[in-house]
Amino acid sequence: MSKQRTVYLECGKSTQVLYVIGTVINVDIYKPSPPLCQAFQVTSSPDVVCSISDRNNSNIAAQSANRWTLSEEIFLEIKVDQVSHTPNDKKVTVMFYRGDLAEPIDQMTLELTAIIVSLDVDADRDGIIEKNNPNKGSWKWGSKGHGAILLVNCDREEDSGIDNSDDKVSVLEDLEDMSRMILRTEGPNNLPDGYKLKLSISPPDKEKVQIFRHDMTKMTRVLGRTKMSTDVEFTKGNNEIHFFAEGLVFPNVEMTKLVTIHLDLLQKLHQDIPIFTEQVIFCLAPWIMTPNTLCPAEVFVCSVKYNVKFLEEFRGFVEKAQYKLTVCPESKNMSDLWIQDEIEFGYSEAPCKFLNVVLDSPRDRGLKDYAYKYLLGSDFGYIHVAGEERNSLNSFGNLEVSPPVTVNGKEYPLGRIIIGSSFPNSSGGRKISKAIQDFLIAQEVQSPIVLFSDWLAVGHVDEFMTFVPAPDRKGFRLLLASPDSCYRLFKKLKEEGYGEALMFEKQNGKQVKINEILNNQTLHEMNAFVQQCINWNRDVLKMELGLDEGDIIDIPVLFHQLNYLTKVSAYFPDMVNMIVIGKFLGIPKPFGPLINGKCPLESAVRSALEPLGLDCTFIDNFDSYHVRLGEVHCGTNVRRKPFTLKWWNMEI
Ligand SMILES: *[C@@H]1O[C@H](CO)[C@@H](O)[C@H](O)[C@H]1NC(C)=O
Ligand SMILES: *[C@@H]1O[C@H](CO)[C@@H](O)[C@H](O)[C@H]1NC(C)=O
Ligand SMILES: *[C@@H]1O[C@H](CO)[C@@H](O)[C@H](O)[C@H]1NC(C)=O
Ligand SMILES: CC(=O)N[C@H]1CO[C@H](CO)[C@@H](O)[C@@H]1O
Repeated sequence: MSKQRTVYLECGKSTQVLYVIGTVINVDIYKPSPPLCQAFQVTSSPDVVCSISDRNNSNIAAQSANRWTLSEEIFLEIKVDQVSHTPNDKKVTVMFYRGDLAEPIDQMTLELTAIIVSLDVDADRDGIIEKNNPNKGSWKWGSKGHGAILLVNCDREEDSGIDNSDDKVSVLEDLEDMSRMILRTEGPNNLPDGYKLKLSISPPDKEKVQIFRHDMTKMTRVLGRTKMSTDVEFTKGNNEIHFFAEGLVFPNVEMTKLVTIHLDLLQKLHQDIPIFTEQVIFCLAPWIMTPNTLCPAEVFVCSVKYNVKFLEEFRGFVEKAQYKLTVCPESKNMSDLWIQDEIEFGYSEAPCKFLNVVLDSPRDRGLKDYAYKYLLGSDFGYIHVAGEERNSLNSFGNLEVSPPVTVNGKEYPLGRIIIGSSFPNSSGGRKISKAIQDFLIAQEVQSPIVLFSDWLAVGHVDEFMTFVPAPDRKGFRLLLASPDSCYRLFKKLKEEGYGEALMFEKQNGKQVKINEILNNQTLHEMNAFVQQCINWNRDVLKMELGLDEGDIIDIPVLFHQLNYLTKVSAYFPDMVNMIVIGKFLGIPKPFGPLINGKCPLESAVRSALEPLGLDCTFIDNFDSYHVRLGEVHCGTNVRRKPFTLKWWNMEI
C-alpha cells in the first residue's frame, strides 16, 4: 500500500505541501466546508490525479467531476505522477456551492511540489542498484527472496591493517568490497524552504556498518561507528548521491545480521518532523566453510627441519593431482607443523564480489601470525576468533564441514559444520570455546553439529572422521575410524596364517606381531572404549546428516594410550586423517604388516575407496607427524573454490 498522509486545508487559503511521488495525500472536504453548503467541485492541474470517496471508501466521483453532494466523511485522495519543474506548480482547488448559485461561496487550494526521493540498494541481488524496489526495506531468504547484501570488508587493499579497521577509504579498489547505495532525487532545482533530507542508523547498527559518501574525488564517512545520522542536500533537480556501505563485523549471536538505513524527509517547524520516511535493509554476509567435495584452489603444507622426506612425497602427490601447492617456509612457520589446526579457509560473498576469508584459531602457536601476515591481502580477508589458546579443542582440526545434505526434508545445501567437544551435558572435560561455537552458529547457513571428541588426547574430529566425494548416493561417503574393522582384518590375517607378520617393519625401533596385537588385552579394552565413542558419534552423524549405513565406510584404525597421556591417540598412522583434493586422497601410510609385499591395511582402504573413482596415495608421515600425534590432514590445509549456490538463495 502507498504511504498515506493527511493534509488539512482551510477555506479561503492556499496550502503548500511537499509531495513525494508514490505517496497519497488525503484531504477532508466535509469538515472545513462552510455552513449550509450542499455541493462541491474539484479542479486540478492536468497531471494530478484526484479521486473522491465517502466513509464507506467507495469511489463516488472521478476527477474533474461536476458538482457533487457534500456529505460527512467525504475525502479527496490526491496522487501526482510527474515531478514539479518549479515549486508549488501542481494545484488542486475545492469549491463549495450553496443552493443553485452558480458561483462558489468559498474555496480552498492545495499547491504541491512533487519530487522523487528514493534511497536505493541492490534489493534483488543482481548487482544493479534498481530504482525504488518495493522490497528494499525487508529481507527474505531464497531464490525468490530479496534484500541487499553487505560484505564484511575484512581484506587488505591498503598497506596496513584490515580495510574496515579505520574510517577511511585509502584506495579506490576498496570500494569493490562495499555495497553501493544511491540516494536518487528529482524535482525542481530547489526544495521549498524549511525541508531537508536526513540519513540515519539505529544505535545497534553503528557497530555493524559504516557508510561512505562519494563526492567527486573525496570519500567521507557519513554514518557508522560514532556517526548516527547525516544531512543530505537536495540541490539539483535530477541528482544521484552515491554511498558505499562497508560491513564491520561478521554475524554474531548478540545481534541480528540485518542493518537498516533510514531516510527521512524533514520539515522544519518547531522541531524537525518527518513528512516522508523509508528504509533500506542490508544483510551481513556470513563466513562460509568448504567441504572436501569442493574443488581445491590451493594446498598448504609447512616446511620444518624434520619433514624433508615427507615434504618430498607430499609434493609429488600434489603434483600428480595437479593442484597448486604453497609451502609455508621456515621463516614463517616457527617450527609449527600443524597448519590445519591454526587456520580454516572459507569465504564470504555478495552478488558482485567474492572474498576468500581465513578464520584464524585462538590456538596461536608457531603459525600464529601466518594468516595475518601472509594470507591477508587484496580480496583475501581475515578473521580472528577468540578462545582459550591452550585448549586443544579450539584448534581447527576440530572444525570440519559436511558436504550438502538433506535431513528429513530439510536441506542444508552448504553442508553442516562439525565440531568436537566433551560429551554433551557433562560438566567436566574440555569443550570447544563458546566464542567459536557462537560465531559458527551465528553464520546461520551451515548449522553446526557438535560431536564428542574429548576422548582423544588431541581431541579433534579429524582424528576419527572425514568425507570423500563419491559419484553415487548422496555424492559423498563419510569415513569413520574403526577399531572393530581393524581387529576383524587382523583376525582374518591370523586365520590365514599371517599372525607372526610384523607391523612397522619398515620403521626403526618398535615392531610388533599381529598376534601380539590380537593378544594384548589392554589394547583391546582401550579400543572397545574407542569404538563406543565413535559409535556414539556415528549415530549423531547419521541423524544430523540424514545418513544411512550405506553412506558410511569404516576405515581400520587402532588407538592406544601413550604412557605420558591420559587419553588416546592413533596406534599406527590414522588413515582417516587424510587430505582430500578432488579425487586424490593423501593417506597416512599405516605401516601394517607386509603380506606378499602388500600392506593389508592399505589394500582394505583401496578396495573400499577405489571403486568410488578415488585415487589413494599412501604417504609416510610416521616420523614427521605421527609420532607428534598428528598425520597428513593435521599438517596440511586446503583452500577450496566456493559453492555455486549463493548463500542468500538458501531457504532458511
Ligand atoms: C455506507 O454503508 C452503509 C451500510 O452499507 C449505508 O447504510 C450507508 O448509507 C452508506 N453511507 C454512504 C455515505 O453511502
Ligand atoms: C543434553 O541436554 C539437553 C537439554 O536438557 C537434552 O535435550 C539433550 O538430549 C541432552 N543430550 C544428551 C546427549 O544427553
Ligand atoms: C599392549 O599395548 C599397549 C599400548 O600400546 C602397550 O603399552 C603395552 O606394552 C602392550 N602390552 C603388551 C603385553 O604387549
Ligand atoms: C625446516 C625449518 O627449519 N623450519 C623453520 C621453521 O621456523 C623456525 C623459525 O623461523 C626456523 O628456526 C626453522 O628452521
